[in-house]
Amino acid sequence: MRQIPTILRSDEIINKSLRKASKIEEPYDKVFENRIRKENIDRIATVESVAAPYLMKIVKKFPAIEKMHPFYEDFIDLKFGVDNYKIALSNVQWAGQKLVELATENINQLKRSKKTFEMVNIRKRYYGRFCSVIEGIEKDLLLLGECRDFLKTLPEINPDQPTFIIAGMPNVGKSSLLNSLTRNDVKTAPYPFTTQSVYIGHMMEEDVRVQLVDTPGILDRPMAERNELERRSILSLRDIKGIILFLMDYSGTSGYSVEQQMNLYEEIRKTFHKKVFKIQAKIDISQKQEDIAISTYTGEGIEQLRNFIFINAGEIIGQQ
Ligand SMILES: Nc1nc2c(ncn2[C@@H]2O[C@H](COP(=O)(O)OP(=O)(O)OP(=O)(O)O)[C@@H](O)[C@H]2O)c(=O)[nH]1
Ligand SMILES: [Mg+2]
Repeated sequence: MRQIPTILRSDEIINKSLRKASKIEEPYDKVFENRIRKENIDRIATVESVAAPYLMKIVKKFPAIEKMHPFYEDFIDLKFGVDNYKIALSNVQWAGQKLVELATENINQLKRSKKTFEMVNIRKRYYGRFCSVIEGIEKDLLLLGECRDFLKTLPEINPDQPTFIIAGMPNVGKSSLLNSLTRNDVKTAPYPFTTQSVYIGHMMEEDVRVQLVDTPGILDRPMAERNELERRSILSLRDIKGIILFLMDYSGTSGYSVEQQMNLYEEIRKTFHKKVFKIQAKIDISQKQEDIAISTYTGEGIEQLRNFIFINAGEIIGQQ
């Protein structure tokens, strides 16, 4: 997704192609007509060979919706509408094919043509049609350009890698846990359509690699407090294969009651159709309530949680 080329505007494609073609001159042939014919054929071929492969490259490099992971498809849909995206790609593809067709047609005419003024006219007519084909996809190119920039901003979550999403109310110790599991090797990325960022870290054991995602401000309050766009954007997390680790803080230091935390836990369980495991945080300052209880201060329970994560990662991979 990150290899998508920059998308030129219509006028840029036209200028680039015509500029290259205008440099062509054929000084070799003794027969004047042949020289003119060859020059015009070469100009048409050059215009085509600059523009058509470029359009085809765009089509090839943009992921087809059918092949796109639902996690990313959701975002494309929210931002542009899946149909608009599909239409833009198919218009660009059509234009690429049309340019090849037109070039072949006009080159054949040139080969048959005997008069030099006619040859020049054929070439000019091709230029005209070339420009209108490219101008015709102006808004498709603009949309794809925006799409490219947008795709680059999406968080680099690999949706096919076993993923553990750390959820829980503010201040319960999510970031501390992520840092301690990943030894502080954490990247941050903005989360689309929200004002929040996600933090992404990895853990590796033998050849199993898992992703851990800390979602401050995203899975930390009821969905009812969200606007529609935020809600749908957050629901995209459903598409990711994985498990939610829900941090519960019984110490009272987070400022949220057990009841508030349980309500959120229930909501997440109902909304995400995923396994949600409760993990007790800050065990150094609270009574043990959950099977897995950790402290990032003393290190207690971290190894147990690590094992738990890899056992479940193995199961997720096994199901694929
Ligand atoms: N006693 C104790 N305090 C902890 C532990 N883990 C984190 N804390 C403290 O709890 C507070 C919140 O920790 P964070 O890791 O920032 O919590 P968070 O869930 O990421 O918070 P938000 O990003 O605001 O949602 C900090 O003051 C931490 O130092 C722990 O295991 N024991
Ligand atoms: Mg945090």
